[in-house]
Amino acid sequence: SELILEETLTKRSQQKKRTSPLNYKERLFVLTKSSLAYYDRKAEKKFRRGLIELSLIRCVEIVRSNGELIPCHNKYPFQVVHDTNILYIFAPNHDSRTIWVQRLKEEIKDNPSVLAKFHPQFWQEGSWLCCRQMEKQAPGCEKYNP
Ligand code: 4IP
Repeated sequence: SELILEETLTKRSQQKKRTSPLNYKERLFVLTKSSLAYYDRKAEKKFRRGLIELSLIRCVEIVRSNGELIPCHNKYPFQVVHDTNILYIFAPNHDSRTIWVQRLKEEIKDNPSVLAKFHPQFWQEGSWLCCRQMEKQAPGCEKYNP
């Protein structure tokens, strides 16, 4: 599929299981016309760690800071909401984040499952920093502009 963007960014673990660790990994992100994939570059051969089909993405937006320190080298967070998971990605600078968010939004805007509302801040330690709801699947608290 046609390549749109490629850059080394940091991601937070999606914590798909309740026992999953919370950690941050540097990955090579590759956006094409059909998917967003991330690769481990430290492996001898570029090794794919994850792939999200663009058709399953429901929201892409920056994550608003609550003033707390971001615990990884890259400081400009954005979110990719897909299915029931949220992938937090951290860009090295403002411009990089703007480009990723714009290009992803452009690709997903006509998806049938696009959200009406989303969470503008992080899910952290069992609650939403934006609205204090304590369920990860709690409905969004701010209007999403596709
Ligand atoms: C892993 O932690 C990595 O952070 C994975 O990221 C992540 O998968 C796992 O989350 C998490 O348990 P360890 O390396 O310490 O095992 P990556 O795949 O980039 O290596 P995600 O889903 O974030 O890709 P869970 O939720 O899959 O357990």
